[in-house]
Amino acid sequence: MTRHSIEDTIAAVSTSIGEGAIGIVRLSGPKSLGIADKIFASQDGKKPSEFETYTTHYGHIVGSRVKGVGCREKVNKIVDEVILTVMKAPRSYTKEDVVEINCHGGIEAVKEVFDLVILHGARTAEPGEFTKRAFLNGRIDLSQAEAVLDMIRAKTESSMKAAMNQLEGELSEKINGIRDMCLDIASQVEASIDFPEEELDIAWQGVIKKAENIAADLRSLIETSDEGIVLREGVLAVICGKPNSGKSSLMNLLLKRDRVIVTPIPGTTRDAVEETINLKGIPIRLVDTAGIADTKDAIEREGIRRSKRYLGFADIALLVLDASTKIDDEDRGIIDMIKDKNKVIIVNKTDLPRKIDVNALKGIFKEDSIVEISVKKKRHIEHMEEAITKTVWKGDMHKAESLVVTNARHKALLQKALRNIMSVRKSLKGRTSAELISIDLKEAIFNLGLIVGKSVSEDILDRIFGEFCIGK
Ligand SMILES: Nc1nc2c(ncn2[C@@H]2O[C@H](COP(=O)(O)OP(=O)(O)O)[C@@H](O)[C@H]2O)c(=O)[nH]1
Ligand SMILES: [Mg+2]
Repeated sequence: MTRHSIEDTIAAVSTSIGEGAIGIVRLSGPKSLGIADKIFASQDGKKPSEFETYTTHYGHIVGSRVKGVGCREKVNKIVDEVILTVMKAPRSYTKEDVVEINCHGGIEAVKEVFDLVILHGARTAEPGEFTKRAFLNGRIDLSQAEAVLDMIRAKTESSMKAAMNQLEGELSEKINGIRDMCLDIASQVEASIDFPEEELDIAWQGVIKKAENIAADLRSLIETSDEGIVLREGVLAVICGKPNSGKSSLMNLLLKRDRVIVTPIPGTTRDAVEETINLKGIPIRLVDTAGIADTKDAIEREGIRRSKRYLGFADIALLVLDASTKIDDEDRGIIDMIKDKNKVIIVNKTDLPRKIDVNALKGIFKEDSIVEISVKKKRHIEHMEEAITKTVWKGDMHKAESLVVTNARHKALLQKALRNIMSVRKSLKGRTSAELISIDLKEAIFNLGLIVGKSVSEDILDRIFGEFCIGK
């Protein structure tokens, strides 16, 4: 990636491109107001650089164009009728001068206004560059910047709540607190280098206690991450089973719309179909697959190959069995395929005369993972949903209000810091040299710092902000 200067003035279309009521062109940097002065004609003749910060103004964007072929004379042309907002440094999203131009939606008006600001000296913003500047200029730390992306992507209220807490700095505060405790014991260890033997004993007892407190704090944060990462990334739930057991019907029921084709003909679903649903606050990426069976049809066979591949990635498998038929070799083959997976066994079509032996299933699966439903009669659907959420959470869910670690990057760093602290504790107990203890402590401090963006490398920043959309 080419490295651009933070001194540049950047511009982007911040709304999604396409038909919409309004489109926003956003500018940030030292030339924002100057560029706005050149292209904005307000009704009262005042220039954007003269506007009070956080005020909104009606006017027109005016661009000049050459008048006719072979003619050098320029005429002013109204590009769009807009509302322009000025937010002056340092109280803005990026801590720089920011101008937002609300244009008429649709592709043309927005594109022309954008082209015009580029023509007057702004450059196209990289993905996430506005938020990156907010970080580089010290308005938010790195974990808060990451939360901005999580907010944009949040699929459920609980994911949103977790991202919001992080954006408001709850995680940062906790991490900085733990980091300060590490700094505190580091200075105690440094100071003790010159202590005589007998004083050292007493001093280090206190330090060991502190290291243990830090380790406990780190552990309880790490514990929240199983759930937190699910909130941020969602879980992949793959519906599997033999043809005609009701997989696509179940998918449609959970989606609350007729997304996939349902017919009595086995082999109707040829391809895997993925959609995200919100199941009691959990973002679930639900996949309907082609029924796994022995077939000679080439398209169906490809579908089955994809089903198996999806099953390989699945966080949980939703196995659909047909209550009106006996368990056969096809079922047994799929049961074997998912034996190491988290799973819910869904016995469907219980409205029909039963042939299936549920007691035999209880010999294979945990009883509370088996649910008996009828998609057709909407029977026991709530019970099935509960079984799915229980399998995801493996117990009760934390309150969404409390702090959860949602990001795998943060989790990995917390685990590293915990290992560093455990090594500090061990060295203190074994009375290893203070120099060695200091090295581990410094590493713990470094790893915790990376979460909030202290001494973080450009590569990591590029990776994090590269995931953002343009204009945020
Ligand atoms: N009686 C009954 N029929 C069902 C039920 N669920 C699905 N079906 C029917 O079973 C057939 C196959 O359903 P489909 O969802 O396409 O199965 P898939 O091949 O596993 O995707 C269709 O005719 C559905 O209407 C149910 O709970 N009871
Ligand atoms: Mg189907």
